[in-house]
Amino acid sequence: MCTDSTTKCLIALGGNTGPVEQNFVLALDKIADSDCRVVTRSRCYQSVPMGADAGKTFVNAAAVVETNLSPRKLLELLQRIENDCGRVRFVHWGPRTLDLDLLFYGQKILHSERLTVPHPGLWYRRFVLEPLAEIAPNWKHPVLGQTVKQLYERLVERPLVVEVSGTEALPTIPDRYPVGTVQILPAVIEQRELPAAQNVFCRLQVKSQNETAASQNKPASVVSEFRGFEMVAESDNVGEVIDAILVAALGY
Ligand code: A4P
Ligand code: MG
Repeated sequence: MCTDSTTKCLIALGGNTGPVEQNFVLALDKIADSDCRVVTRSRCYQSVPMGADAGKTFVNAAAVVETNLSPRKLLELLQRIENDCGRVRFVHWGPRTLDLDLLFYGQKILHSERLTVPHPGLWYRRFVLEPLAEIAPNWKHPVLGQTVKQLYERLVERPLVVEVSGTEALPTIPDRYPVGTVQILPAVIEQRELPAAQNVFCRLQVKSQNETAASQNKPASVVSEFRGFEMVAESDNVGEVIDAILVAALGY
């Protein structure tokens, strides 16, 4: 049941072990039983796993939910449902029976140790934006100022330009991406003029381990702050971060 003043939220569903699609149905039923109304849900999409240890093909979906719950209470509900569906956390970005991420809570912007809203990874992930574009194309990202549809359309530009700062040696693009799909540029080029058509998809700032530990207190592969279309990587794992961005954005 859901009454009084409610907030419209978007939730991402994902999983790649066990009966994932059944888990989605179960999860949405449980959400509907807990001070929330499930307004609509997307169909299920298969997606290439992002992350070296992520396991086999994922199924992803999204739902619009109206709720009386606070963001914190909603996150707790989602985590309880993940656990009820047998979610075990072995490795970060590891295989999972059910992952429920809070993408948007109305137009609220929140950043705490336990909850960042809008979800910091949503803008570069095809497996999030594709189901979202089906059910909420006009939803505006309160930080980036673009709609879900506009964010989804950024993924089809070629080449996808990743601009790298903070390092002399530019990372190399993994061989499996066909020529012309991706371009890695040093950030200094920004000061000269890039041809108009050359939109930068992502700015990647490379930091030393000490710098990231001091500034974020988190592993660099976790994007912990919003600064537009930006990511931070440690010099040690910059290749891994670029690969995760590309897999997630290109979908292969
Ligand atoms: N947390 C902070 N903000 C949020 C939020 N907006 N929604 C915190 C949900 N959780 C949020 O999450 C780690 C912590 O994030 C939580 O304790 C919560 O307080 P977790 O679910 O325990 O661990 P995780 O999911 O492994 O980590 P993370 O960083 O949330 O990963 P993502 O972003 O969920 O990505 N490949 C495909 N194709 N499809 C996928 O769905 N998913 C992931 C996980 C990796 N690869 C994938 C997919
Ligand atoms: Mg998660």
